Order: sequence, then C-alpha cells, then structure tokens
Amino acid sequence: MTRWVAVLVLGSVLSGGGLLTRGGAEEKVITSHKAKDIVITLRNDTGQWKKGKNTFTLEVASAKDNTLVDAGKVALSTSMTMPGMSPMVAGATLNPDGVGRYRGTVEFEDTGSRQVIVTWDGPGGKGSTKFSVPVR
Ligand SMILES: [Cu+2]
Repeated sequence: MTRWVAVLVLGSVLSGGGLLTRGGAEEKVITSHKAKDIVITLRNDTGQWKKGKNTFTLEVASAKDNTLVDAGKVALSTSMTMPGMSPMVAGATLNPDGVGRYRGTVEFEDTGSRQVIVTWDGPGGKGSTKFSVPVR
C-alpha cells in the first residue's frame, strides 16, 4: 500500500517536472517580434544565442490575446553579411511541440549580429518577418 502511494507521488513529480521544462515558460526571451497580427518569440535558457550549437523555443502567438496559434509550416533562417565575403547563412531545424510552439536548433560559426527571417504558412494565413539577433 505505502509502496504504491510512493510510486504514484514519484510519477506525478516526474511528469510535472517534464511539463515545466517542456513548456519553456521559465526560459528567457531572446527576442520578441510583432508582425501584423502575429508575435514571434524566441527563448532559451540564457536569453542569448551563442557561437556554436544552440537550442531554443520558437512561439507563434496572436497579437490580439497572446494565445499560441497554429502557424502550420514554420521556417527560420539566419544570415550575416561580412565585408568582402558571401553572407554566412544558417538555417534552423524546427520540430513542432504543441500548437504554436517549436523546438529549434541552429549552429553559428562565429559571433555577430544575424538577420533572422521567420516564415509561416498555416490555417490562419501565411506571412514572414525579419529582425536581427546578436550571437555572442
Ligand atoms: Cu560571420
């Protein structure tokens, strides 16, 4: 009897912790950008992108009430213009993690400001937005 109770308590603690880390609510905002009726927010554990491999969360929300919306097909690409060189381009890999949320990875060869383009194509419409994010 007591053993079963202990198992149940442990189980709920573990699943609760899983939800907290999955949801990204405690992650810090890297940038948040409004494009017409949509707000794109990038987050990770430090609130910054760094040189090398990065994991992050991308959220697509309604600008009206801030609820996450089904953005369908979402893509994020980055580029950095460097004098006398062709731009350094890096695309992110995005995996859906519930409505309006994607878990992303992206790798940067060096530091410096990136032009970021996010595109979406979902039931609520399609669009794109451009903003810059520093890589430290
Ligand atoms: Cu560069």
